[in-house]
Amino acid sequence: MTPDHQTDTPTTPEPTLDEVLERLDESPAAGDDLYTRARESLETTLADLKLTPQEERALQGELGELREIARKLDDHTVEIAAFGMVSRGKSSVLNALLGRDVFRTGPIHGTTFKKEAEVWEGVAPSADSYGNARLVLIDTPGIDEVEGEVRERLARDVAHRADVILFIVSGDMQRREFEALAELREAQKPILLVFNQIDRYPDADRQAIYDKITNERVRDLVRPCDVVMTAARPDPIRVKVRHLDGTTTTAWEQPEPIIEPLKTRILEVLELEGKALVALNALLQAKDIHESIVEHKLMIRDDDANALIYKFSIAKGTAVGLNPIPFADIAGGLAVDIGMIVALSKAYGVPLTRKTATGLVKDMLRALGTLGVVELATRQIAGWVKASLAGVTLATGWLALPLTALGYAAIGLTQGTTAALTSYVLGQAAKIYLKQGCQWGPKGIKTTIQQILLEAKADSVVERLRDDLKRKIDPRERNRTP
Ligand SMILES: Nc1nc2c(ncn2[C@@H]2O[C@H](COP(=O)(O)OP(=O)(O)O)[C@@H](O)[C@H]2O)c(=O)[nH]1
Ligand SMILES: [Mg+2]
Repeated sequence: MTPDHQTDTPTTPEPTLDEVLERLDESPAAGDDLYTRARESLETTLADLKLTPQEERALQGELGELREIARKLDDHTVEIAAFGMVSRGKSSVLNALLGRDVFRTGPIHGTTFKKEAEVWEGVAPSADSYGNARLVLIDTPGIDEVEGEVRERLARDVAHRADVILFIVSGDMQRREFEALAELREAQKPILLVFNQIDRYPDADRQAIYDKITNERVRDLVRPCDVVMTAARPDPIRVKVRHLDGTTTTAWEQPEPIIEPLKTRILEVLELEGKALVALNALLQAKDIHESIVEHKLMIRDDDANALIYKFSIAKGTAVGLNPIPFADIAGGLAVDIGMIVALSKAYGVPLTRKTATGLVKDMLRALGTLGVVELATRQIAGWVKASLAGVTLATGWLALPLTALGYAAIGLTQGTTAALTSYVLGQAAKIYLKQGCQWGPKGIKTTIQQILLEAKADSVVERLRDDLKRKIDPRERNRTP
């Protein structure tokens, strides 16, 4: 193939993440640029949420996380988290890196109960790209140390937040460790597999385990250059002490930890991927949190919307049920529905004009088809009955009034319930339409409405509406004193 052909290629393939990162690292400015963009993007994300004070209160947790990421970007924090099963030496490895005992360690199960963090001072990657980084070491409970659900949340949280993960093992890996490692890998972060406690193995065994670790299934998950051997807190060894008088005694000596290889590899990773990595990481995290905020926000709005729909449904049902004049209730009922849709559209932040809302109500009523017809028909018939009952009242004078009131109530309740149900269905359908950005989506208007009707039946919405209406319409219920 000639170079000409190559330049003629119509499409260039999407660059891989590695390629993007490589390009970013070509000049320090590129990393800075991504950094700035990440920071700006976070700023816009926060500003664009346009939350009501009530939503702000409900979303405090997620908003806090977003602000935390922004802060993390501002002070160039890189989080390095230790992860693994209990007693592999997670806390000890972090202490050895720090050069002092900060995290609690111990032979008994469960010395680390929650996530703990400590700034790793006095170390900085030599490259300009990450010279001013603030490194933070994070300790976690063992993945087998806390209960299932908590553990999963913790693992997700750590995998989510950390910029570099240190997965600590201390010999042959168990199935659970493979699984956890594979899960963490999904997060696409640099993972260093730390084979700790090597002082416990004779050289030959140590090498055999190392070979096994770098050869087996782990190969797909961690590159051999990211497997590091350490002895964070070697067992004390017996040493012979020769005294001046020529006698010898034995004593226990605490050997120096072997931690340099890990320290070197961490700094290499940071120099290599540095700023771009942290910025991308921040963006990915922010994206996830943003998605969960939007979802949560919709849920809050959903509750508000449901309350609104119910209120309008009952209002319309009551108006229709109590209305003694035939036919007038149809137009009146429609006005209530249109008002409801306008109110809903405001709640979802996509305000519709009255005209658009009217069109929407018409479309939905048409799609409602049979049920719409049913409502209109029963209302017409019932309206007739009401009119004739009113006639009876006029003809027989006030003595007939109790009977008439009873008749009104019974018929009014059926009518009112049907009208309320129609409003309910219209409201729920409009909610879906508004949530989907003012479109009916692949399901279409008919299927959407059918589904709502089915769900309304399953949730016994009709019974609920009727019970609530009864209290408002039926004079016996209204006058009943508790
Ligand atoms: N021999 C030896 N023991 C270690 C080493 N690292 C940790 N330990 C011991 O293993 C036990 C558990 O360590 P810890 O750091 O609390 O493990 P964690 O539960 O993973 O945080 C402690 O008694 C440590 O002293 C090591 O490199 N060599
Ligand atoms: Mg620990």
